[in-house]
Amino acid sequence: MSDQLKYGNVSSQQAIEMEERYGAHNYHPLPVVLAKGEGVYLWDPEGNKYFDFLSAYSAVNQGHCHPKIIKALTDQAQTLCLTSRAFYNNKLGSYEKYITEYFGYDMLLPMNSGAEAVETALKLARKWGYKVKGIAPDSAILVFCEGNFHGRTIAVVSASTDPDCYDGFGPFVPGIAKIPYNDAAALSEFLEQHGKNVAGFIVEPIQGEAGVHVPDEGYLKACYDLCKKHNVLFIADEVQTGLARTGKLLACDYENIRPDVLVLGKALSGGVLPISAVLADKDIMLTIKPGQHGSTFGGFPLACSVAIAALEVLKEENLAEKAFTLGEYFRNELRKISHPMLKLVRGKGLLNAIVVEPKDGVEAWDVCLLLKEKGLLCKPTHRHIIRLAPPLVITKEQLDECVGIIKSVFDQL
Ligand code: IF1
Repeated sequence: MSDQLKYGNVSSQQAIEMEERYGAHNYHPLPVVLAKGEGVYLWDPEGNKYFDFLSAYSAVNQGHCHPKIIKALTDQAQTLCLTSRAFYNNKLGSYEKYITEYFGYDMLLPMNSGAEAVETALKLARKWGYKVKGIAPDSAILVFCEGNFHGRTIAVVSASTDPDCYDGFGPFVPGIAKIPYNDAAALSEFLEQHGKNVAGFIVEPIQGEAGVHVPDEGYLKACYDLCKKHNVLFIADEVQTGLARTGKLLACDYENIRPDVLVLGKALSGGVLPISAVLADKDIMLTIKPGQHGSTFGGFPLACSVAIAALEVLKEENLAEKAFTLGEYFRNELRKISHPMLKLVRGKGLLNAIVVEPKDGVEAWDVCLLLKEKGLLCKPTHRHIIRLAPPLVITKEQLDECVGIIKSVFDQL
């Protein structure tokens, strides 16, 4: 570990001290400071190099500072950044055409963060519920899954079952129901009883934050069919699972279902800007009239140019196919590591996690600290689960090197 500065003019120690003093303490980061990123690699100010195995929670599928995406950013940034939607601009229509044809939907409603896109999808479902389905005013129900994570806004945390997400943020938004995840019978039962008032069912195809919980084969299709039967919108939150991360363009593609409302975010910008999207067909999207929803930056020219480049990279570099193949290989290699603390390996594509059984006071956090020392960055979720999600541009050789690092840490424990 060197301590001479190589990147920037703030040392790791200084950066940590300033965040401690001047920043809200709404995170507990691993003790590492990042100053430069390129592809699968990150460097700290002192020049120490790391493999990124978090990918900013799947926002950097295309790798850090992808040259094509950065070029789109810098070219547009020197031309026109923001106009607001008070006027037209020459980029939004082209982006809307590109992304709706890319995913096969009639229309796009562009937003910024994932939470904003989820909120937009929920508002769209309620509006559709009243205007099209005919639900009585203010009686619409939105169904969520236990263990969900859809963002940090008040409506979304109203649906959370994680005390860290909702405790102290009440009173909560009404009209929200929670049913067990990976349990189509629970949805069927709820819709048999309350279906006429249900506007939408929102689900993550894989629950990322909960610890990469992959539901049973057929679960999503069963829920989709139940939503069709009860005239309920099937809303897929693919903010984390979408955009090639799980080995398909969308995780819903594994079950050949087409969500009524598709929510995207994170890697839609390749980790360069907050860009999110809600995709739906006309009968749903046009229930929101001019002036009834919006955002200052939603769909701004800079985002349009960056998002097109980010989506092009996914296809040009076959990142879904790579994630599928390398993901299978990665899980097989991890399962060869036999260690009493390494309990379980699960995931799809390059969205994976290991469950670490604490032993002699050593737990997942300590494993992450040891991995950091050996040049691999990842972080526990829900204390005992370590998410392992590198950028999808990782090569097999790099993956083998990382498996070696992970194995060496468990050998050392
Ligand atoms: C944090 C993890 C958490 C998401 C899904 C919507 C959003 C997210 C499926 C909201 C965001 C981020 C948020 C970040 C950590 C990370 C995360 F699941 F990815 F690990 F928290 F659970 N739907 N997930 O995963 O998107 O508003 O953040 O753009 O809040 O700590 P956002």
